[in-house]
Amino acid sequence: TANNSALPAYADWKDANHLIIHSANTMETKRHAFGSGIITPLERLFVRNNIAPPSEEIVKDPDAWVLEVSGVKNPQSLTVAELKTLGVSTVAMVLQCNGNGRAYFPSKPSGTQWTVGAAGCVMFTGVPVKTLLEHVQGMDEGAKYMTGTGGEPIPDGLDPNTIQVERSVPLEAIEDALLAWEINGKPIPLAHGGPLRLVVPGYTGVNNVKYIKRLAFTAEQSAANIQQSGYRLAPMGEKGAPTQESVWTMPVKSWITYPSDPDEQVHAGKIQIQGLATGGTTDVTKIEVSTDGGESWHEAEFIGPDLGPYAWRQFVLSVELETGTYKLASRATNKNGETQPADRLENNRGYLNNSWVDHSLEVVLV
Ligand code: MSS
Repeated sequence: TANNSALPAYADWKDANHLIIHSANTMETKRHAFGSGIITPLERLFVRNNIAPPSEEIVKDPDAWVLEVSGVKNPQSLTVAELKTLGVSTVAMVLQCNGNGRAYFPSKPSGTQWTVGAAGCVMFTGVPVKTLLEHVQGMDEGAKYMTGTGGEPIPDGLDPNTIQVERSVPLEAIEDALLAWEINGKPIPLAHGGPLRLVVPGYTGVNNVKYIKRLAFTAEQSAANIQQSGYRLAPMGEKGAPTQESVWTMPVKSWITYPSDPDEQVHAGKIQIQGLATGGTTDVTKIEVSTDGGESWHEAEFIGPDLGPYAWRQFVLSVELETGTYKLASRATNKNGETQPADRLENNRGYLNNSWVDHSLEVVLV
């Protein structure tokens, strides 16, 4: 039976059996719970909040939510109802936390010890940021970043920069970005950023600002800590600083999802090894699977629909294996010719782990 009492109230509709609940603000999909589908069901989709989410009240009348648009020729505030009249588009995309795979860093960086499940492939529907920009007659001269501000209330007397979730992304990110009100065909629930969320396909989780209340086109990056020192590729042992690279785009990555359930006995013989692969910012074009920890590789087959460059693809390798212990690994290559590396990129906070070695797993066939 489901142990939903372990879930916080704002996410109590989630399927606790298929999640690893790290805390009230962090829960991830179990490796085997991705199943064989391409779209991650909302009940199993990971949740990550840097601070407590706003009140559930804000999703009761989503159309009334107000977005302030600034740093444009014609600054204005628009309700979600008004945004819906401007345009609509849908994108299938991987939503993945920067820290996904952190648990595999031997240095044990601080932060949630995510394994593979701080990721999902979802469909967002909303108005393209480009369309909104036309409506407001373009951005200001000299703008270099798109900055989104989260709608969490900031306690009185606190300097907003200390906790405000406000992220800036480079202007090229505008191309496919949406202001979304729907996820997987439903109004976005509070846990995933409803009533309105900025989604930036190809960019890591934190750049997809939930309950967005302000979208600004700015000459500088946000002054919030989460932008200035948080989410930076800091060298080992060093604190985050504005001089270091910000974590923006996602790298090529894959992992095996079947067999991976520790409670399932898998029998020797014919087996369909399955997994998920993403190209990061572009299509994933090749996937290889190894059953001997990377000694030898076999090209696996992509299955299911291709939902575009930002979605992941399901893959399968059909094999016949004898009883014994196997080390399963997968290695993806994207359209730019980038292949998932053996080694992780060492960094102090354990971001962007796409090492195929780290994501390999041992299975015993009986
Ligand atoms: N937004 C806001 N507003 N707040 C918060 O906290 N977080 C981040 C994003 N956004 C936040 C936001 C993060 S960090 C992440 S991952 C994401 O979100 C998640 O999502 P979901 O829906 O899954 O929960 Mo890491 O990079």
